[in-house]
Amino acid sequence: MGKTSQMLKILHLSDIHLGSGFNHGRINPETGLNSRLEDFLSSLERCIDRAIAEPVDLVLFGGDAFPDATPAPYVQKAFAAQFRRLADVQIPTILLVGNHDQHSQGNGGDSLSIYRTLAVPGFIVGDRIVTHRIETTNGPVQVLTLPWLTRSTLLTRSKTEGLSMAEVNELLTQTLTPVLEAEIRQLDPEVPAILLAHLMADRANLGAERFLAVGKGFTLPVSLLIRPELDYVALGHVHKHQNLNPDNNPPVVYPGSIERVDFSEEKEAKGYVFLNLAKGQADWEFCPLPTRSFCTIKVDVSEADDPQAKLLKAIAKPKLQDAVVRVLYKLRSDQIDVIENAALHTALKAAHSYTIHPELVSQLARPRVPELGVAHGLDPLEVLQTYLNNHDELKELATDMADAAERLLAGETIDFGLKTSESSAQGETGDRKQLSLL
Ligand SMILES: [Mn+2]
Repeated sequence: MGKTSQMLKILHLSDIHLGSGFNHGRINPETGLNSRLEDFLSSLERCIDRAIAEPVDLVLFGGDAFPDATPAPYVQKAFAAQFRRLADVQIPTILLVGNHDQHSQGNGGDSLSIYRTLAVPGFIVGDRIVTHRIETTNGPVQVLTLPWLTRSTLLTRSKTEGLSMAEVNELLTQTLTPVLEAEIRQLDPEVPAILLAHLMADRANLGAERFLAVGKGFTLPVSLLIRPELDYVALGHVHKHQNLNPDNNPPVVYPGSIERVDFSEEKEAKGYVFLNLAKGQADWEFCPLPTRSFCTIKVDVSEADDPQAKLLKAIAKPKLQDAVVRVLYKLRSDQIDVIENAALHTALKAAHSYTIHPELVSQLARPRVPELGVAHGLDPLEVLQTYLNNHDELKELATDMADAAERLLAGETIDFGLKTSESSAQGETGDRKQLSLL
């Protein structure tokens, strides 16, 4: 428990991504702005409103302000107008640099550095691994900032040349460990300490970020973050809210994004974290924001006698009022003419925006091979043989395919001549890579 030091009130938000998801919005004729920009802004505004109403002693932003490092001026201005409200009432604020904020892998600056350049009072830009000691109205707090790391942040090119992604990841973890250790050791044990980091932790349950940062990501072990010297670990990057350390010693929390960036976040609650902090004590709470709902309608009408009716029925089911809607439906090519698109548009009128995605069921995938009725047992080799017999274009390959299938089913490993670099040197897992399919 904390000594006599006062409780600090802290607001932790992350992954604002202001300017994202415009394809899910429409132009507001009154403002000329995309409605999704307005949605994201209203979420951000609610966060700032809360910070000011309390007022909090500190605001932590976990990174990813915009979709990229060069947002349009009007988007940047809208972001600045909100954060400026914190500066106006002298609430200390740390803006951490996330992967989407960095320009060309960190070598070209970042979208947030302007706040340091302009010396906005009380604002700190977290673009380095360093500990900041902040004197708030209710006492001091230490915040160790760990921005998004790229291979060039900690490693020289010569060190990583020729290494696989996994090996670079390992090397990065090894290099980071003593750097973090050095920072943690010099923390004042009497003062509440926070780690503010933009990273992918290995326990994280991924949301949209998986798609937004394809292949660029490093993963750090969560054990690196669970340290008794820290009272709270404030994360950014993963869009799904979660606490990676349910023991709460310390809490390791992603607040998640403040609005839905895309449909992968359809089912996730969006919000921010409100925290009461003292040395050795962190009481935190996830505060949901009233965001616009997303709704996927998925229906297969390919077997329906009246595909149009079935489709309309599916659309009528959920509450579509003001939601971002997508309709995914399957139909046969010979049903295309019976679908009346005008009626679909009418049925979807209440939605804020919607898209309709018809998908033709593949005739190939429909086993209309008479020999393969349900009465037959499904011996895989027999099925394959029947399939091959019905496909003249595979005649030349048929014998080889049947042969390979038989060997695979017998548990043999087949070398198809695909190159799997030095797999023999990697023992058990390496051998497996020789494509044992089943
Ligand atoms: Mn990120």
